Amino acid sequence: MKASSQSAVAIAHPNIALAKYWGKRPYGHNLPAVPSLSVTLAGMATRTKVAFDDALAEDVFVLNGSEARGESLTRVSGLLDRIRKRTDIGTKARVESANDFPTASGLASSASAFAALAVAASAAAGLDLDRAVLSDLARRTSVSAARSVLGGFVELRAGKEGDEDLPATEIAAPNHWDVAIVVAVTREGPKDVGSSEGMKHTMQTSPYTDAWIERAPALFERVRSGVIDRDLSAIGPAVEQSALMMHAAAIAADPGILYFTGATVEAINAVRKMRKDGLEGYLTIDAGPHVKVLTRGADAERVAETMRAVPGVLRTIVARPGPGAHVES
Ligand code: 2P0
Repeated sequence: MKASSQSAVAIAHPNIALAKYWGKRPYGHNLPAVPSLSVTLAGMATRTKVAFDDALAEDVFVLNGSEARGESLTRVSGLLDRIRKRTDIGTKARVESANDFPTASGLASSASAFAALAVAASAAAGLDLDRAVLSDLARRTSVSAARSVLGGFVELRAGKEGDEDLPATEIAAPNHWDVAIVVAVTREGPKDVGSSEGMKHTMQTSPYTDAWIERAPALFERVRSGVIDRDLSAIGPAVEQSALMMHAAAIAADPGILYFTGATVEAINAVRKMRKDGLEGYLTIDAGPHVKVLTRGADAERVAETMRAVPGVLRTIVARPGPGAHVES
């Protein structure tokens, strides 16, 4: 295949896990130790262009207008290498990626970034890969990115010994259930301990690691049934426990990893008070201080208003289920 000027653009959206992934298997290639279930979000996107170019001596990665090197370039090149291996393309690529949502918004940009990269790079290489192969390609670079390849409600099973391929699958389309995720942003500012590093440290040093790995699958199954049945009251307690158990394992590491700020705790208490007052919503928290509330679509604005009144909450973002990654037409 001639690769002088092959390019493609892809769009992908962030996702929020309702049943959390935290920890990798000690074997295999980037296999998650627990199953996870997420909702892909509309309204926010990563747009990535990949151009294979004979004139390049090395891969180039431009993120939000600035050239990136080091670990992020290594991860991008690793995914490109896997695409190159499937073709006879030996040329390097220029990758330009931009997010239309702020990096400190509490929405993981690596999930949408690597999902968009997998889709754009394979299209630029002239490959017509199905969703499962694209999801597996993204998963090898970042586990949560496997889920952003798919739209709506998405599951990713835990890896097991001998697994080669492990793609995420869509369990329900975006319009299956009218829910919203209200993000209560509690800090604009520097990044926390990165997820890959934080989960590795948790797995290696937390006395709660075994309990987390043992209990996470049952929580995942409860979340999965609740999504299929569109039952907010059934899913909610499992969503909250999944997030808090993940954080409890991280907090118990040596030294402990605490992603919460004071505003995070205020927001947790506010969600619980809100429920007592009759407005139903359940919280989840990722590797950062922001609190995200799962609620009915019709209640989203009232929940956002409630969260904005919490001391330390700076602003809110309301997101709804959205599509998987796709080539820009
Ligand atoms: C999740 N997180 O399920 C969990 C909950 C953060 C907290 O997946 O090492 O960037 O690239 O596989 O996918 C973020 O971790 O980690 C994440 P790697 P990733 O959404």
